[in-house]
Amino acid sequence: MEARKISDDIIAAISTPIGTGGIGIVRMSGTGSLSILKKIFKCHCNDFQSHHIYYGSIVDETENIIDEVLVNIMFAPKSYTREDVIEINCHGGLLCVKQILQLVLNSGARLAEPGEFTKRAYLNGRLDLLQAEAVIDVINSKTDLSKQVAVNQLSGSLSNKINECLQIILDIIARIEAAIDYPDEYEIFDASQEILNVSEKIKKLLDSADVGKIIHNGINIAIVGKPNVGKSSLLNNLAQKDSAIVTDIPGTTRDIICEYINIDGISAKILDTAGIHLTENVVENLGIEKAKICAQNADIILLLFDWSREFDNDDKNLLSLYNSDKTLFVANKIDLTQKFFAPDNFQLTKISAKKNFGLDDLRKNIKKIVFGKNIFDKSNEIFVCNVRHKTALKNSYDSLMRAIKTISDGLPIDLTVIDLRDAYDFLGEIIGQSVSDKITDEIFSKFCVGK
Ligand SMILES: Nc1nc2c(ncn2[C@@H]2O[C@H](COP(=O)(O)OP(=O)(O)OP(=O)(O)O)[C@@H](O)[C@H]2O)c(=O)[nH]1
Ligand SMILES: [Mg+2]
Repeated sequence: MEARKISDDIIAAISTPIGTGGIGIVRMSGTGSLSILKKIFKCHCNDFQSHHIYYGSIVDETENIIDEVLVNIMFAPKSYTREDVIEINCHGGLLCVKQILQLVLNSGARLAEPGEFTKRAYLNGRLDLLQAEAVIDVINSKTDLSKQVAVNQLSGSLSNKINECLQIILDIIARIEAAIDYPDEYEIFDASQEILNVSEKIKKLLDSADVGKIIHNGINIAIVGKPNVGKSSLLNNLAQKDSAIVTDIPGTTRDIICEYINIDGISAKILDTAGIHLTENVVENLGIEKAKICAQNADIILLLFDWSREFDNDDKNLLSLYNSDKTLFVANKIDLTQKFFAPDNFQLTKISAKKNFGLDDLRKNIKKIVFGKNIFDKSNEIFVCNVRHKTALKNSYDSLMRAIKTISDGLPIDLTVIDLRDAYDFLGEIIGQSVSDKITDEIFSKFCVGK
């Protein structure tokens, strides 16, 4: 692996969202940041100390005051990037931050690339790659649970597990090599058993990946059913707002209507669809096509029936279309007299979207389908949420299985070392120990500018 190049120039960017706000921050990182600040900052002191805040004004070349500011100074290595970092806190508003950034750039800094501050933190060893990826997850998380998982990852909980496994594999390799070089001096140890032990630790992490993916990406839930069963009413109830038009006229909804909700820490995108039935109406049919595609792509289908109407051919068709293990069968309008009698062999969740009955049961049953046989323990702080990590863990696990097979096949023990080295390298990819610059660049390109 070629040595990573850490740039020695000064980078700068606006680190707060573009728009109007109380405060805007322009951030710089790199050796010499202070000399840039000195060119544009007027205050009543000559000596700047690390981790102090200074009050003064930013001025342009002609000493015109651009804004009144507070400046945070953090000298290397005690900063986010481990370089000299300066943050200029000015008044929020597009012009102030833009003008100050321009002055900083005119004075010798260059515009930071997306994620470049975090990339420098990684290249300077403050964060490993896994933790750097957690930064973006913390920023993007939509529920308390996904944020908590990302914060745990940022604080190193998953990295510690990976490092522990790396150390064990390295130790096994060292002991096998010693046994090869000095067969008399090393007691024979049970390499297979030790490889199996570490593979079980990796398997446990792999097993958390299905739930981790749900926590990280959330789920799509499509509400389908024949016209007028209360699909839009259900969407509005779940989202707690009047997003979709509700009328007693069948065929009200044509386009897909989407809302985001939080089901006990899981972010869910709820999609209300056109009522599916046989019709000659061209516009309705276009909506029905959209509804079918939406149902196909959803993680969960809520198939809605009307408790106050008899089970008819439309319901029957929908049952045959969507009778799968990702479907939850729901009877709506249970506040009205029952006329709906479903075929025996399927379970109904009974609700009234209008009167707000049974919605907790519905959320509970959605969770049951989402997690299926996966054991979901929220208190488990470690979940593998990222496909890159899952792939590397799987590759590492497979290499360990190959190593065990090499031993059980009675092949020379040094062949096992090759598999173990592969297992080590795959695992190392996760924390950035053995990963190409291309992958690193790809990861940081997903960040926003200024982070
Ligand atoms: N009594 C009662 N009426 C309901 C309930 N849910 C919905 N409705 C009524 O049923 C009618 C249809 O509701 P919608 O939510 O528009 O039904 P929909 O399935 O979206 O209908 P389309 O968009 O036409 O397919 C409206 O008059 C609602 O007020 C319920 O739980 N109980
Ligand atoms: Mg509707």
